[in-house]
Amino acid sequence: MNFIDEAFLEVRAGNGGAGASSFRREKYIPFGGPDGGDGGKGADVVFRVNLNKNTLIDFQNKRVFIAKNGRPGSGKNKTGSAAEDLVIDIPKGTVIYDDISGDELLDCCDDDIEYVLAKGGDGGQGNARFKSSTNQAPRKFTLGFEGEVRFIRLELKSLADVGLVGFPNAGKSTFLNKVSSAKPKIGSYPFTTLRPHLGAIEGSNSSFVIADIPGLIEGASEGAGLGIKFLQHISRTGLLLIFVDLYSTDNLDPIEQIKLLKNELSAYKDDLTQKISWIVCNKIDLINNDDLEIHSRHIQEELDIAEEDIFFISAATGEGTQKLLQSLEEVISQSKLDLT
Ligand SMILES: Nc1nc2c(ncn2[C@@H]2O[C@H](COP(=O)(O)OP(=O)(O)OP(=O)(O)O)[C@@H](O)[C@H]2O)c(=O)[nH]1
Ligand SMILES: [Mg+2]
Repeated sequence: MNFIDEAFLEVRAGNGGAGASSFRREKYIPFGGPDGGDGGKGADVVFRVNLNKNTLIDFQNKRVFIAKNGRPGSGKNKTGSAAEDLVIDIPKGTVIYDDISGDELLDCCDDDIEYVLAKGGDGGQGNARFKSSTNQAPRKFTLGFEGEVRFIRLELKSLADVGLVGFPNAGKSTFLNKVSSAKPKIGSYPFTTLRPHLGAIEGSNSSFVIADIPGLIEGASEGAGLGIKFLQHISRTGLLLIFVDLYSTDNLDPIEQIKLLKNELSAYKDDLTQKISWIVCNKIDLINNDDLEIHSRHIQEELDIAEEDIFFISAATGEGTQKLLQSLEEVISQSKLDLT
């Protein structure tokens, strides 16, 4: 299935129904008073998180959403009925922006909430409301109010605790396959992963979510490779794992890889280098042990990265992955505690 993480919509809430102008006409009541009821409220446009959805593909073909108008009022003081809200289902983590001002309007992360985006207009007043001591037979009534109209941009920003970044072929998807039930495709060619994949990890005391995204290359922020737009899916994570390929076919040493990756991360609009990041050196099964020491020392000395923030693993054999997952579980549960 295609993965779409941005959409542009026009949404129109319903107009309120008009108030009625009417007079009582009953046998034996020669001068019946005004009895025009109010109009009903127009429908709101409401967004709701649907946990079965994980892409914005529904909005590729349908871009305009028009909610129903309220019914007009009628005689005998009958209020017109309000229109039923128009509910639009979206995936969890969809952020809604005003496409004209660019302002963020709603961040839809909770599946228990109905997110009202455009309010329907109130109904107009019937002539019964205008009766006064000086005017016993008003004909006046008001029309309903117009519903809000909005031009919006939806952006899906996945919800994950940890994001994986690295050059293509570094082994990000192999790692997620190994440690979670998510099954992103693995390939010995670059750009195997074309869309984000989320994998849940069951730790010993708590669980957390890791997001695997496409590979980054030098110049991605200027559009090289798959660009950097997909970084939106790790923009909410608390921690990044920077994957280093110890067996890089491009002969890029770990220091160069980390520098280039951080460069691209800093070009993203929220400067992702502000996040906590750990270095994960992958493919240790292909390297002899003495070299690991040397790599570790270089990374510490040249990039000023603490030893405990550097991990050596083999995503293929699983070596080192348990220690990494345990450390992740610890910091994530700690930061969740700090937030409460
Ligand atoms: N020997 C060895 N090979 C690995 C290891 N991890 C990944 N590979 C291989 O490296 C290649 C790339 O792995 P992927 O997991 O697809 O890499 P990726 O980082 O997800 O790549 P993109 O999706 O293209 O960004 C595959 O052929 C894997 O089998 C490892 O720890 N050891
Ligand atoms: Mg991949």
